[in-house]
Amino acid sequence: MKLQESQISDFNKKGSEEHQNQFDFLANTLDKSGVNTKNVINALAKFQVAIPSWALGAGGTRFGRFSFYGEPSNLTQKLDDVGLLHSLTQTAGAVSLHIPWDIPEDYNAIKEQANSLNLKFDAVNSNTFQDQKNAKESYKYGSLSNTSQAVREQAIAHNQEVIKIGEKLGSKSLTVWLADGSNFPGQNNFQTALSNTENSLKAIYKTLPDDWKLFIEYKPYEPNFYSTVIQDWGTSFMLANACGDKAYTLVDLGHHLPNTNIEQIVSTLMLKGKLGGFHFNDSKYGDDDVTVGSIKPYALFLIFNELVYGMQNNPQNPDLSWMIDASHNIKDPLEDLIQSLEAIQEAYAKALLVDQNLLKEAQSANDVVACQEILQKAYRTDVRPLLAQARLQSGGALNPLALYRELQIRATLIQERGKHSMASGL
Ligand code: PSV
Ligand code: MN
Ligand code: MN
Repeated sequence: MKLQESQISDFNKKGSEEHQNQFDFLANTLDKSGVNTKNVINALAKFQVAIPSWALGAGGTRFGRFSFYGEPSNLTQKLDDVGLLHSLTQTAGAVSLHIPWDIPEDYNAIKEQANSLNLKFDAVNSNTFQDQKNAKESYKYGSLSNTSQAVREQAIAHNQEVIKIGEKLGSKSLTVWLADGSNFPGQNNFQTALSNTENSLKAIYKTLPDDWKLFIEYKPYEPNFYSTVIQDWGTSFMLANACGDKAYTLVDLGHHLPNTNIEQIVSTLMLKGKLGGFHFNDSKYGDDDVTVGSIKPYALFLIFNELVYGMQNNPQNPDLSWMIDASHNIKDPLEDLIQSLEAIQEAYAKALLVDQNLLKEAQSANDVVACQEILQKAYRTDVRPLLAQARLQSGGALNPLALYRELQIRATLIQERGKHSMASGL
């Protein structure tokens, strides 16, 4: 299913007057308070978030899976779904593939399709947390950290293969997330596991093309429940430094123990020029992977405040790779992703409204109350008309979720793909 431009413009015409009133009022107020509204809208329009191929189906939990059907069952259909999201929101201009789940059969056809949908290939993800059919070695006891050289070599070779696949598509980065760790005290020698991981990552890094980046994710626990080899940002940072200039830490919002100050981690990494990528989701307890902004929107805003500060003040840090890394249990995945994209843009817009000069002054004067007021003034602004204006300007829908429902997109996908069509590769 592909949306026609007229479907979007007809829908927008209906809401145009109401939107214009709301937008004019907000833009006037903001301009008067010293905000350059035009710049904010341009920044929002430029901000693109990659959709991971694995988020397009209902993932469920280890206890069960309740499908919405009409889910994509191959790479072509996955790209079509991201294309739909991008047409509606104009914010999802990239896709992140997971190998081997998404190996293209016909590279040219996939590239042409992505081109026609205005999609770029963001980071490619390797998978050494599952054993593949007919694999010689098993990752049951780890991959890049394994005590067996043969297993490590297989995992290294897989990552090198993923780079080659990414190169053929025009990707420029590899994301490595390892499930490696131990379930019981004494099971692993921590130092051996870490040294093996460092050496394996260096071997992968050696084959990284010059214009590529290596992103190293961390996560405190799960699937291993006693220790994880790359458990925190410090370990990832250390490994990235050991690999070299093209290696970076990737922050996934769900990969922290409760109440961790993620905004401070972001700030430290950007100061050191080592924040490479970002995975958005939200959580209450652990790596819950629920809709972005659904639980802790203020925390997301504070994180964005540091990201914006870093983007404006840390030229030593490269442009970031943004991706949604969420999973959908009881919501239509496409509706959930639309909500996540909106929450990301909302937090970004609010962070762009923070008066950084005033904040600096208040910080220098140790005016704690003023500091809080400055942040909360931006946070309390209803920025949704700015988001809608940015979408309108780029040819997206004033209200993507409402249009998705009005056009009955899920029902059409079910009709097209079959009544019981479920996502593959999850
Ligand atoms: C692990 O929890 C993770 O967040 C990593 O980013 C993986 O690449 C992704 O999930 C999908 O397996
Ligand atoms: Mn992730
Ligand atoms: Mn995760």
